[in-house]
Amino acid sequence: MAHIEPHHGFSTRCIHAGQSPDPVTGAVMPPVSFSSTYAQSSPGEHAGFEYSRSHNPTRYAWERCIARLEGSELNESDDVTYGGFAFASGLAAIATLLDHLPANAKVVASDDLYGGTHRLFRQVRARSAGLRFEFVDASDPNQVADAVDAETALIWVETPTNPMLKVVDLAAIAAIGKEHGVLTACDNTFCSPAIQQPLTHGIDVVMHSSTKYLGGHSDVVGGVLVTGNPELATKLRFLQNSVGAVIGPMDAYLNLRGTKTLGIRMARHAETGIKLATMLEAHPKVERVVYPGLASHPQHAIAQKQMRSGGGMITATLAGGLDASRTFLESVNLFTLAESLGGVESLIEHPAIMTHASVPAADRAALGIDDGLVRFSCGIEEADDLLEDVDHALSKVS
Ligand code: P1T
Repeated sequence: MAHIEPHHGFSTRCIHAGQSPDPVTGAVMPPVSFSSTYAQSSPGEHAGFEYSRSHNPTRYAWERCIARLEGSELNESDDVTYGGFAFASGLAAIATLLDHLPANAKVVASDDLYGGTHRLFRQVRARSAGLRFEFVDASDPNQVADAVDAETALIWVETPTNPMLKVVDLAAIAAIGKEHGVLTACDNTFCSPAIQQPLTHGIDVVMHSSTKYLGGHSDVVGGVLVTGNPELATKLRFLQNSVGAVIGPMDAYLNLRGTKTLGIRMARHAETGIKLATMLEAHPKVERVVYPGLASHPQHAIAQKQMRSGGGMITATLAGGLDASRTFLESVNLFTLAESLGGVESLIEHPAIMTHASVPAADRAALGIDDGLVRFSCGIEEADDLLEDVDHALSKVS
């Protein structure tokens, strides 16, 4: 295994963490290990691999890599592959974490969340596990502290949130969790560890939809959990194996490969992000722009404290409601109108009709997810080409 030194920078870790040339052939990339089962020399005697749901070398390489990138300090001897756990999707990762909670527990969660997370919480686990969810504006830590009670087992935040890009003070949330003995978890999908490492702020578990920036090429669906806590890691390993929502070896490989370029991709996403957000903010057909890197962002100071850049996601409200947003979304050329985010190609979408349709209309209205709202995922094409594309599409809006 390449020896990662404490002074090694982020991109060095992206390329080497958790990986080493194959000991048999010297192959530089870990082989994709498709075998579902492993031969034993005598019952119970094997090389540490029994069955692929429980143990898979390609998945392990990916789990070690993402655990290191998120700053988990656990090592191999803890038998938990560095505190990283990879799942078949982001939602599978969240569902498995929810399986850690006792039935009927309370979860205090950000009010603005990916629509599918909302649906899993409210329409599935509230029924099947009796979990109770209280949604608060977690960008105000006092609201989180006030909602935590003796029944609370988890504080769940996204930051920046999807799609309103509210920024949550991670150190403040971690402190509330520690004060009350409540587990804290952060969905770090919108930042990736290139921009923000929640464990370093005291958060207990980091979650990703690795479908997004980690995979980075819109060609794989996956999810991860990472923790630096050895007891929790042991429980998550047990749950990952018991529930079985594991990532397949080919998808683990694609995540591992995509993540090699995470450092340089995120730098480019963010460079374009601030340019496009600045342009949109000055545009007469745009009512409001939300981007953590803009001084106008309500939590800009917290973003500067815990994020290395503003990232690649921008949310903007066009003047003129649905007619305006529809015309605009039909007129872009380089931006592809599609769900998802975080790929090398620029994507754009309409949260109210697309990614957040499963959030009740009243909640959407309260959060500002209205008909004029569009969400940009800046890719790594030339920034000038993207700005020209957006400017041209805005010129079509009457
Ligand atoms: O799609 P999946 O890999 O299961 O991940 C779910 C998920 C979890 N958390 C966040 C913050 C997400 O954005 C997502 C998926 N989001 C989209 C598909 C989207 O377009 O917003």
